[in-house]
Amino acid sequence: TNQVAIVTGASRGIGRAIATLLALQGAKVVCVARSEDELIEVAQKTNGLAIVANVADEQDAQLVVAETLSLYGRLDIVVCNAGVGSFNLLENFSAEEWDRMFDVNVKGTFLLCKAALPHLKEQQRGHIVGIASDVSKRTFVHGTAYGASKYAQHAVLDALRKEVRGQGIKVSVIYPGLVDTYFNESKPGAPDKQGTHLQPLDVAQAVRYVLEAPAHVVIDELMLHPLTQEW
Ligand code: NJP
Repeated sequence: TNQVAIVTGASRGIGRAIATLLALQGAKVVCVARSEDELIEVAQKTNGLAIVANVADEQDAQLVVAETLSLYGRLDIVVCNAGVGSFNLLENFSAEEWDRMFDVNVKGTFLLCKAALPHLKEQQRGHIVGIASDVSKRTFVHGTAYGASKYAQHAVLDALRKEVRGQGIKVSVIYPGLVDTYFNESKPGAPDKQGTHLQPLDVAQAVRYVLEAPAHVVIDELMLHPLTQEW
């Protein structure tokens, strides 16, 4: 199709897989992240646009939407995927690390939705897809800060779905378990993650599935895990 999508965190991991799959489906993809070189590479491969931006910055979020509209003249899909995670006991978390997680995972989602909504409302159409986490709905040791940020991101999107009811706008949220990416300073393809983690493409296919729902259907939530994961 000729749909236009913004994908945050498109420089690597899940976001890169989503950008690649949407481009294969014929969408024009606006790739957003901070790492310029990786982002340009993804944008070239997907024949899309790279915008170097920090999702936690309101001006950057506004600029991403404005540039998308000025280049393509439309915006159909907004994927709030950019996220960071680090894990420790509560007493070992710094306040800075707490803020960093909330800035990217929660405020980043809020700011991009805020920037996109006036346009989506005007056209009475559009699909916001959030990449949250299975830990948006359960707690775990070493996960106070990350888990709290993912619960909060879930709450933002869940409430937003209610706010836009009746206005033609869909909000879908994906809740993955473990995924083999660069997350938390890991490296994809490490031997200890073989068979125990989802692949980024698995999450991208979940995104495609919610996007392909018929016009009268919104898939509110989709949770997926590796078969071996205990949670
Ligand atoms: O992680 P990674 P994932 N502004 O590290 C970008 C969730 N999740 O793909 O800015 C803009 O490979 C960063 O780009 P850069 C997770 O919470 C994961 O696994 O260049 N972009 C990179 O492209 C997150 O919401 C697992 O550094 C920013 C991307 O985000 C989403 O999946 C499990 C940014 C991160 O790529 C994608 O994470 C789960 C900023 N300020 C949920 N900060 C899992 N991997 O196990 C970061 O349940 N980015």
